[in-house]
Amino acid sequence: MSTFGLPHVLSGKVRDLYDAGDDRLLFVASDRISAFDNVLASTIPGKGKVLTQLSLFWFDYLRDIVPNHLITAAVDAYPPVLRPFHSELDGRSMLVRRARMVPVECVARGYLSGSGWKDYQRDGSVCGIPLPAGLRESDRLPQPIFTPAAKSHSGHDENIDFDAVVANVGAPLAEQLRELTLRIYATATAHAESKGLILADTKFEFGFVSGTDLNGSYAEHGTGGDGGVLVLADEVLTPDSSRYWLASGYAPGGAQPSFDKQFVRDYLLSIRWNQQPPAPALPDEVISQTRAKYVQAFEALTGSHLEF
Ligand code: Q0Z
Repeated sequence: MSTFGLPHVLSGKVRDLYDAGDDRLLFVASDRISAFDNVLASTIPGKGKVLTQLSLFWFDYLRDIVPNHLITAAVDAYPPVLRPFHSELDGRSMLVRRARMVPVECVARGYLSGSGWKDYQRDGSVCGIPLPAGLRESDRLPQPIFTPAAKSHSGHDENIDFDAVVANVGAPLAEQLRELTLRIYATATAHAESKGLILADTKFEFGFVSGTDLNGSYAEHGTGGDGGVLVLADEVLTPDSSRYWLASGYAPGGAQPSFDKQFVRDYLLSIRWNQQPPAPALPDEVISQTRAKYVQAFEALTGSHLEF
């Protein structure tokens, strides 16, 4: 795997992070796809570009609500040592500010799905928030809730209650994270709904960056203080970090089809893969159907065409 001549910082299942110097990171979204917790043997051509362009759309859409870690996604403005990798980086990468990451996964949920549904069935609550009795899987919640999680070594984040966030980061920051997460979710969900998509839930990561940029635009948003300015980091509101459903097919009372990965899941179930490595490759038809779903999500949300 190319590291673009930079020190590797870390890799997730489908994206990679490199040290670009001067407190900057190069964030690269690959075409890898995961399902049932495994990275599959096939890639989805263009997936990394779609996700990156969606993140960029949302960073801009949310710019008046929260500052973010983006420096630029224009490869021509990257450090000169990266110019030889223009074609590999173009469209699928972001140069971002290195942040001191807040050790809390900030999840907002407007619907009862995934681990939220699991916890509700067991406890009648999610992350310590009591919910009305009688809710069904995928039901809309009376109001969106902040359901933080802690990164766990097992790879699966563990839902925690608000008091645990307070214990980890202090009450003022915990309250700021909850407020910001719910405000961003409300803004994004209204936009998605206007485009025929339900944003069932989403996960944000925040971090602190030092100082302000040259035009000082971060100063007015942040907490001030020595800790720096709180920014939205990572990728945002992509199908990999969020659960999008087609509003037209919404039918609570069971699991909803995944907007992006349903063809993949259906295929993997059809071949009775045991969900243990090695993960299988996908047929060309499943790859092209899935690619089309990512493009559809991008075009629906942004109203613009995607050039590959
Ligand atoms: C992002 C992640 C990835 C694996 C840390 N601006 C930032 N400053 C410091 N750290 C991060 C960021 Cl975005 C950071 N992650 C998530 C990204 C591969 C994991 F590309 N972890």
